Amino acid sequence: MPSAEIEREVESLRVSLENWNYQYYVLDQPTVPDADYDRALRRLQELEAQHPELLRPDSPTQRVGAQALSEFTQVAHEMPMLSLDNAFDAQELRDFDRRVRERLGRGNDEIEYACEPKLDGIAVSLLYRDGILQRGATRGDGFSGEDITHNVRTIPSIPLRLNGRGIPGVLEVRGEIYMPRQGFEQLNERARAAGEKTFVNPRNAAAGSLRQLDARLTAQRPLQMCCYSVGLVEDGDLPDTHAQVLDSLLRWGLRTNPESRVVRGIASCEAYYESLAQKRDGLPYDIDGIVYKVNDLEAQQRLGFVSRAPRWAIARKFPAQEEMTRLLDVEFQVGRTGAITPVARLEPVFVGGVTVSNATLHNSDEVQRLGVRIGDTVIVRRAGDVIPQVVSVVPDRRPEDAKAVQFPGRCPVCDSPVEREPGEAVMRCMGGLVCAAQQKAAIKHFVSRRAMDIDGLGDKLVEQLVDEGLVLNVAGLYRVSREQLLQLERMGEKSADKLLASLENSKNTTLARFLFALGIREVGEATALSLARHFGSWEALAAATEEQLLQVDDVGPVVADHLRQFFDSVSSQEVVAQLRESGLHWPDLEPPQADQLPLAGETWVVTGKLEAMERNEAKAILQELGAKVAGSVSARTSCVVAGPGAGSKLGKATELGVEVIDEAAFIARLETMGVTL
Ligand code: I6G
Repeated sequence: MPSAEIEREVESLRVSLENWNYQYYVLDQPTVPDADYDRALRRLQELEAQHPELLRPDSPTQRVGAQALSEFTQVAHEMPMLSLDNAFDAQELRDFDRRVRERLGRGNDEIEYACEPKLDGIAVSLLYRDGILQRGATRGDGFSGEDITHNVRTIPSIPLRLNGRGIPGVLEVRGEIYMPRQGFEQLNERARAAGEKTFVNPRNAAAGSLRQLDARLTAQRPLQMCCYSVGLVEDGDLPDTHAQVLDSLLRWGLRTNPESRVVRGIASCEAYYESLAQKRDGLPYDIDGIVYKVNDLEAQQRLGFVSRAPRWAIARKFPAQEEMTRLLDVEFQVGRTGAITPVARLEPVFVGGVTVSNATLHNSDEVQRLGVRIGDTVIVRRAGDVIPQVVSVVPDRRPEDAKAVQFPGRCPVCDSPVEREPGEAVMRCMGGLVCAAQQKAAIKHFVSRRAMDIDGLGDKLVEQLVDEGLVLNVAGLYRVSREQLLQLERMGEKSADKLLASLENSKNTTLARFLFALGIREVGEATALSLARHFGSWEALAAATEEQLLQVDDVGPVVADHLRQFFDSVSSQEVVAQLRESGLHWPDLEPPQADQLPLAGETWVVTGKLEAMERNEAKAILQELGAKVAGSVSARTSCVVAGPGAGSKLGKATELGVEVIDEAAFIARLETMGVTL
């Protein structure tokens, strides 16, 4: 028999773990370091192993079962899971509102609606008895679905037991299980690198993850649950409005959508739609529309149902994120580092709110996996900020004359051999700076605003300079004469003089900019800045051993290897020497003491669109001032810089009481620290 003290410790560990889980996965507000969580979990596992009589199925240690199922069983829903009617335009939404007002006898009154994004996931039902999770089931045909209890138990945002007051004895909660975009991209990236099958979209990835007979596999997938309503309720009462029900669910431990709002009248419903349409690309998950529900539950009862859909709710759809179109051709683009990317030329199609005529096919493995041929009808996906992609082929529509995609054996630009490095999915042109495509891409990068910032040297002019043989590499830029410039088509005296002045101006630079401008593989702006700050001078950096390079923030073995290859290459050394002979210079820096920088110890987040600078530029400046720049907001964030279109990060910061400033305030703050733009 365990002592009362042990029993108390076990219960206290469970309460703490559940609470931390709730803070982290439901409220997105981590409150303890991972190490504390892990320590508590291990202690609980230890105590449960020593005292098996204390083990309970709702213990936080019992999320993942060891045994795989042999098949899924069907379960009948106590109350059918209905579907929603759709509105495809503003008029259809207005018609819905008119029907609601007429049926409720409310004439021109404004109805109160609960609005929330419609997540593109898998609808599920969770059944809690006395607050303990009993069963998870898919929607299926609405009357019966598959029992996926063992899988839903592995999803950290689904509590195994509910907490709080007023929980009905029987509570069936409904919602959507989905995979956030970032997790989906990472999952696919890993699959692509391993030559495995990728998922077409986050929804399929979520469905595939839930259909695993072995819950240990589901547990490895980044799934989330967002609850949107209740079904069966017994032995307890619910509040009077839909929004209050959502509040109760959140209090009891279930995740609801923080974007939900209550609005009055149809004009406000439309404004909500517009504001979410603006935010859509920046949300961390896919949504396919907005759901509007009459907020008053008694009014919902009076409205009732028609066939299988409620009369009190409707989904207003967004433009689809996937569309069908035809693959007209595949072209091969050669990038700055020689990487050859197959690019699909498509019959233009409106998808995800824009017209798309090109999409990436990533690499030859992906082309093979898709089995795509020129002439095929394909599905194109454009969601969020990710570049459009061909995600699948419609085999039934393949024309007889569809052509296989031929990968070039030699570079399509310079005819050098193409190679695939072991362990890499990409093919590369081995021409280096002999390849005009690589020359052009390297020069365009060198002159770009965040690199050497050479005004008056746009992409077209770079192409002309290379095509005319006037410039072969970045060092050649500083040797072009006025006469040579004037020989170029459409080049006037004024433009030539302006360009020469910009080139002259650019010679006075910083080590970080210069390093970034050289376009060394994997050395982005932030890494260049860390390297410059760490070594202080070109000589110290170029002489650094791999071990010394690895001491720099941001630098791992791959980056260190690319850096050493660059410094050891005779042609790179020559280009740098020529640039310095032409007069490029920068002040050497005393490697600063990190803790003396004005933002040392602070963590900043930059979100939304900035006008005066790119987001990367803002990040680089913040790092230069000693701040850490994070991708997500937490209670530890010092400040959030939010531009227009800032999405969930802004909401989260507001929720957590983190300081939020706009771009103007950010620039003013930088000025106080001696940074002028
Ligand atoms: O499929 C759905 C997605 C989102 C829904 C839904 C929802 O609310 C945000 N609400 C209901 C009532 C139904 N389906 C039937």
